[in-house]
Amino acid sequence: MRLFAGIPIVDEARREIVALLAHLRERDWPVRWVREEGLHLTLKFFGEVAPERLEVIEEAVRFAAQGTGALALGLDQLGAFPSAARPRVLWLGIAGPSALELLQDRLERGGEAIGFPPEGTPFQPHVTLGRVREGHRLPPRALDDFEEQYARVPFVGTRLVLYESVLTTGGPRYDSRLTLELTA
Ligand code: 2AM
Repeated sequence: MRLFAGIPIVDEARREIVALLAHLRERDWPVRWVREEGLHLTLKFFGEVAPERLEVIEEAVRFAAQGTGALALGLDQLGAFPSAARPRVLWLGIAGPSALELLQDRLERGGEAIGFPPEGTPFQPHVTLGRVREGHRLPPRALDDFEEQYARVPFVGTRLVLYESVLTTGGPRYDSRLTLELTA
């Protein structure tokens, strides 16, 4: 099973992203856009794991989340991996307090302790919007036109979810395997 931990994006922030996705789709770019149901901010990607490991991963996620309260987050700027000049993964940045980085770091270290290597790249909190199809490209800075097309909605991250990514013909579907309330 393929697992990752993240914060679901709900309510008004989610609606804003759904509206932005509708604008982006109008461009007919060669992009696979994400499903609207599963919008989330990934904090730790565990990858493909044997189902027997689920329990120890749940334990590590619970431990990492201990002491974390609700997080004041906000929609931020658009961006792309590997860079805005060479967009392949299109995303919307998420602004957050240092407690968000702390939680991400605790998940990385908790994961490392049970055999999952850390990412090795700096944490760039984001919600993936779409991925450019193999063999295609977008013009450099393609997202610049869209910076004015959405509001920087503030929102509260109240849950940390361990998701299972289930591959379907319509793209991955994210099922929650564990939901923790951030209530410290
Ligand atoms: P992304 O948001 O940057 O695309 C499920 O695939 C989630 O895990 C996605 O949100 C994805 O990040 C994240 N993820 C992180 N590292 C990944 C990797 N190496 N392969 C696939 N997904 C990864």
